[in-house]
Amino acid sequence: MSARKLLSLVFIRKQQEILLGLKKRGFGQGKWNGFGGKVEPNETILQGAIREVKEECGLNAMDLRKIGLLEFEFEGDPTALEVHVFETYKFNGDIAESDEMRPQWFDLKHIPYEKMWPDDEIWFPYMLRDEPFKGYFLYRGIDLIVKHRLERLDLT
Ligand code: 6OG
Repeated sequence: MSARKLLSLVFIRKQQEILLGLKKRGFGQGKWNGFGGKVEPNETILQGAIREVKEECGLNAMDLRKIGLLEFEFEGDPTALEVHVFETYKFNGDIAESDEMRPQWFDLKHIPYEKMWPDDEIWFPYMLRDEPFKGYFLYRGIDLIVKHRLERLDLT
């Protein structure tokens, strides 16, 4: 039996910068990533995305735009992750470190790919070009991608 886990992943953007968080615990610990997590049964993906941003970095995210859909599988693990990726340039509030994440702005020219999930380096260019995308990644462990597909998508 295979199962799917529904997750959100949000990137807060400025013209030349992107807000990433250093994951302090749990899945992806020690990696920089966007903000997000498991969508709860009583909420939509979008509501979950907004909630996670607030919880993890203190900001109120508005006008989230769906930019990508990622599916991850890990060899030997029957649970696939379905990650809905959003971005926004509109937000308010003050950035605050949480138990889970340490937020920091990065210049788009200095994205710390070597300390991020290896898939990010493959699909970030789509997001940074504002091109919606859909990707599939099969991992061996948490550092090696053994198979992947990535395509441009026309999201409506
Ligand atoms: P919690 O388990 O903390 O949510 N996520 C990934 N993000 C990237 N860039 N690559 C991956 O490759 C990922 N797998 C999961 C989804 C985990 C957060 O991490 C994202 C969520 O935003 C395997 O609730």
